Amino acid sequence: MNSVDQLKQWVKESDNIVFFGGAGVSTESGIPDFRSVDGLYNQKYDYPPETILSHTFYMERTDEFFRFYRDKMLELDAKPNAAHLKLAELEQAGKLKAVITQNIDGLHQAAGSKTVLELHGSVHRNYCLKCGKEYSARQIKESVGVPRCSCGGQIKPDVVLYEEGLDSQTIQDSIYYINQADVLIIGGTSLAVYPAAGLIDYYRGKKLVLINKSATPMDRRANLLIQDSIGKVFSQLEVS
Ligand code: CNA
Repeated sequence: MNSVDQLKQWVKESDNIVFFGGAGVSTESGIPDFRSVDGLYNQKYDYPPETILSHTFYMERTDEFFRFYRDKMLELDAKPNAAHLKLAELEQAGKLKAVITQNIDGLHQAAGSKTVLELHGSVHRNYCLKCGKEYSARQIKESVGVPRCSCGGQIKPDVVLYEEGLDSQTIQDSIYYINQADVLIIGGTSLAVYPAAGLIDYYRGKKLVLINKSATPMDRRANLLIQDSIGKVFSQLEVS
C-alpha cells in the first residue's frame, strides 16, 4: 500500500483525528512560510524575521516592526486551500477533534473549522495596550506608522512574539487533544519552533503521520512519512 493509501485508510477508520500544523499549510494559499526557499528567511531584510517579530523589537523599533508586519504578515486576501477545507470537512463529519496551529492567519476558521487552537495567536485580533479596545486586521493594514487607538494608546496584535509566552489554556487544550488522539497528523511545519514542536511528545498512539515537503528533526518518529505538498495530499482524502 502506498503512503497516501495508508493515510486514507487510517482517516477512514478513525473518529479521533487531531491535526497539528504550521506555516506550510498556508503556502498554497499564497502566504510565505519562514523556512522554505521562497520563505521569509530567504528574502532579504535588514534583520531575520525572528528578530523583527520579537518582543524587544516591537518595543524598541515599533515603527519598523509594523512596516514588516503590515507588509509580510497581513495577507488579508488569502483564501483557504484544499488542506484547510478538507480539515473543516473532517471535523464536520465528526472525524477530526481539533486543529492545533502555529499559524496566525485565520484560514482554518475561514474554511469552517470550529475547534482551532491558535498557539501563536491571530492577526485578526488586535487590541489597545492602554484601554483594551479591539481593532480588526484590516484597520491595522490600513493604518500608517504605529497604529494608535482613539484613546491614544498603542495597538498590539494578539500574536505571540518571540520572547513572549504562549497562552497556558491553549497549551493545556492542545496537550489534551494530542494526548487522547488516535491519529495525529502533523503537516507543513519545520518542527523547529519550541515550545510548540514539543507538543508532539504527548502523543501516545501509533498513527503519527508527518506530511512535509522537506525533512524535519522528527521524521524518525513518524509512523507514516509523506514528503509532499499538503494540499495535494489532503485533496485525495475521502470524508465518509
Ligand atoms: P516554517 O519553519 O517556515 O516551516 C514550514 C515547513 O513547511 C517547512 O519545513 C516547509 O518545507 C514546509 N512546507 C511549506 N509549504 C508546504 C506545503 N505546501 N506542503 C507541505 N509542506 C510545506 O514554519 P513553522 O510553522 O514550522 O514555524 C513556526 C512559525 C512560523 C510559527 O510561529 C508561525 O506563526 C510562523 N508563520 C506563520 C505564518 C502563517 O500564519 N501563515 C506564515 C509565516 C510564518
